[in-house]
Amino acid sequence: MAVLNITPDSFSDGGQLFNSAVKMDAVIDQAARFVEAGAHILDVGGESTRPGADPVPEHLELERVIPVIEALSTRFDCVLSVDTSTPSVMQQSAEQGAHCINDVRALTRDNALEVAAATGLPVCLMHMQGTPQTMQVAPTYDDPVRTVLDWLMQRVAACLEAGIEADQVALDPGFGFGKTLAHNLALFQNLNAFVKTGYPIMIGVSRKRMIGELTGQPVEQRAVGSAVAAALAVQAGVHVVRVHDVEATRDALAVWQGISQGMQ
Ligand code: 7PM
Repeated sequence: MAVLNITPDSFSDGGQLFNSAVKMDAVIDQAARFVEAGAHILDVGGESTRPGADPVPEHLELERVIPVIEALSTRFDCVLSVDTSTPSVMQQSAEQGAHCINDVRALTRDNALEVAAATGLPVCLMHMQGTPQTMQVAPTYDDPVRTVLDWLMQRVAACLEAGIEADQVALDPGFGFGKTLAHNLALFQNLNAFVKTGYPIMIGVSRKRMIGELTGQPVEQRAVGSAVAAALAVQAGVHVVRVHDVEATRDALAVWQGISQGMQ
């Protein structure tokens, strides 16, 4: 899954996309490069969930995301994910051809469960402790693996109750969302506990602080560290890796796949 951030302040590609206004051609070119490089899913988001970031008003998120979903769905036949917590964005994205919903707030906003269920789309539920404004202040857990897993399973129960089918749910431990390096490493070392739930597991560690802390590299130099982490996650049974550096990840996964399968 390739990250397509439609935000002016994104640390990844978004910054280049927004020198003046929404540059649709640049968004489409970036999406084409991701697909060419081997991405299977494009994750379109219009809200920065960066630690400390201000909330994006609903009208701005709609303005950023909906035209992009519409443009991509007519041009590419790859899977289109919408990265949003906002019910109106879920609903209009579904109408414009989105195939799945990726919600870092796990459908906890008012009406999100109902609206997501009504779209009939698959949903990815992510764990976050706190809010983007406060989550990295002093995250604490007795047992991060247990806490995150239990919370996600409660959100699964809420989804089932709202009429979302069990086979339409994926789970994400939410690396970096209200977690210290120690918490992130404990979650990574125990990815099999998430895999054992039987739900598809998605993770996002690409370019995150965790990779910076392990490599000493600034955000623009984290592709190698991120690709190694993606390969290790897939080896642990993770189904979807959300990444910024598609080529580096593709190569890391090709090497993992070759070595793990051997000569056929
Ligand atoms: C600024 C800082 C912009 C951080 C974006 C981010 C995840 C996600 C994000 C994840 C799922 C990033 C984050 N992270 N969705 N959305 N899982 N499911 O690093 O880990 O891309 S936003």
